[in-house]
Amino acid sequence: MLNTAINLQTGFGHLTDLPCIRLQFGEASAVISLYGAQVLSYQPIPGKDILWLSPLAQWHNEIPIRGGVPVCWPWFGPVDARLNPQQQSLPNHGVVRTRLWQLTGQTETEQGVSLTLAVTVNDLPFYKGEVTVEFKLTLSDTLSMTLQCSTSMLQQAALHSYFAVDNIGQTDVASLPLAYIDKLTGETVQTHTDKAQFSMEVDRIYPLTGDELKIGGTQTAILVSQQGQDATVVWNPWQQKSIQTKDLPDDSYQQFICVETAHLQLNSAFTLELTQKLQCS
Ligand code: TA6
Repeated sequence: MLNTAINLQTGFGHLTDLPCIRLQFGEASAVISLYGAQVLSYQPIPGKDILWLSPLAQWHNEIPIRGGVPVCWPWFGPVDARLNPQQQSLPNHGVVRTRLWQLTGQTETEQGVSLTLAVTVNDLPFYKGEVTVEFKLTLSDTLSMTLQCSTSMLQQAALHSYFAVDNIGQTDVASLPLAYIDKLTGETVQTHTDKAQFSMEVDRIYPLTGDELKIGGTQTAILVSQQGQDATVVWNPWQQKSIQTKDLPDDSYQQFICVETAHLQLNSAFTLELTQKLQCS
């Protein structure tokens, strides 16, 4: 009989008062914060976390937690003008990273343990009325995360995962398209390789990414499967931005790479279903 469990717990690591849920499936475990519906930890085997959480992460005073898998919705990065008709001052990456989500469903079977969290918002600057977004999480021999919004509307979304790496200089991400938008310069860049490697700050949008990516150069390769995306974002702040960012230790850029499953188009309204599934090879 497999050991499965879903338990509420208060606190994770140094975030000692954070309301969380811990999932267990055999040897695998995951911890998700109700603040932001943010996965903070995924250990396919005990003691080996494939996600990175900043030791300086905070969660009070509407600060988003730095690390794990932040949920960005309904915009990505600075808010687009189409979603902000009144030009209000609005937070980066949408509003749900700093909301408390509700647990609305849970199941435990021999195939996996699953949770559904939901949050309803009624204060979007571009949409009148209430909208509910759901985040479904299944832990089995993989960790599968799906963000859903069944209201047809203009929206952007990303699962902004921070992956723990042994050494950023030896890390690579494949198989990426041969063209990307460099967010640091605004230019579209053509490359000859489907692999990204890291020796400086990187902030790239890869439109039309395939469904399977691999993070290599780490002790165990991480397979990232994605669905519903129209882009993947790859980000590492490098040293200068780490120093400037309050909740990142100065040299922490060496320990993580963000590989983000995203839906960024804002041309037409649609219903969202965005999945990222993680597995160690
Ligand atoms: O996904 C990359 C990015 O949009 C970067 O431009 C960088 O700002 C990062 O996300 C972190 O954003 P945050 O709001 O969490 O500080």
